[in-house]
Amino acid sequence: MKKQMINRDWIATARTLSEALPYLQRYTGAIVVIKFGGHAMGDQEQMQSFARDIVLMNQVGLHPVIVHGGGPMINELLGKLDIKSEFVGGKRVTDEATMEVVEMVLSGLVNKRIVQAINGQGGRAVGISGKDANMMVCDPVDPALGLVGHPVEVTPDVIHQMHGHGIIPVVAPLGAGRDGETFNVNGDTAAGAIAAALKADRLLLLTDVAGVKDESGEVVTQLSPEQVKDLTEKGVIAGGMIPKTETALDAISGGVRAVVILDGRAPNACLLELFTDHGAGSLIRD
Ligand code: X2W
Repeated sequence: MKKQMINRDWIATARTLSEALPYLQRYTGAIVVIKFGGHAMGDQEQMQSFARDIVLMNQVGLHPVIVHGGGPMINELLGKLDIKSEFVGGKRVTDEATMEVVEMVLSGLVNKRIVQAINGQGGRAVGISGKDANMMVCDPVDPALGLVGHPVEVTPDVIHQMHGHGIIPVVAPLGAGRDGETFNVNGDTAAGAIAAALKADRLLLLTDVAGVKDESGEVVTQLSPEQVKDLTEKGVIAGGMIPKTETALDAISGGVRAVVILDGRAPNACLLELFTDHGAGSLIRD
């Protein structure tokens, strides 16, 4: 006769699953946009773990949309090609030669890596950019930045159609110009604009810091847009966090229900945020 000892870990696993029920119920059919930044991608193992979380979300009835970055990977290829690159106000000055590299890396390399990782975990991902189906139409931000675009019109019906067929959309942050140009769009900006157009339930900004910190250096688990503005005026929110919190505020005023800034390198960060009592990172909502 085979005897089974009940292991404490199994009990904890079962409890976690049980704890997830109200969250699973709450999020059925919810649209969750996930910004997967180049700095959050890490190694192959982290990519696989991220992909697994996305497939799980899709499996339990959420509609995930991945909008990715890839800044460090663009830097690497520009370096190999000996093309100099500089950032002004967090945006890459983009001439035509740089734009070609940006498109190659984002649409060709990074997008397909994520698609393959999701498909490798049993999902069905399809990679597009904001140019496909003319989804994200942009105007230039500033002549000094060259081909950097700001989304002015986002038509996300292609995303709804993909979701309707059980497909997980993976979007590279490139935009179409009105005169046939290709625009380089900051990944956070693109994710915020797409989330707003979809009136998403959640926008998760995965990055390489734990969240928004207060005066004492502690991560704040929940804050309102007013508190974000206050911490920014006091200089507590500064540097690389500013584009993230600005994206969050724009997304909320554009109709996204809540935005979470969290460390994408932490194991199962998305699941922890969506399906447990603990949450992860900093949640910003009205
Ligand atoms: C970004 C697009 C990629 C991106 C760039 O060229 O690096 C602009 O700066 P991360 O990994 O999210 O930083 N575009 C205009 O945003 O990547």
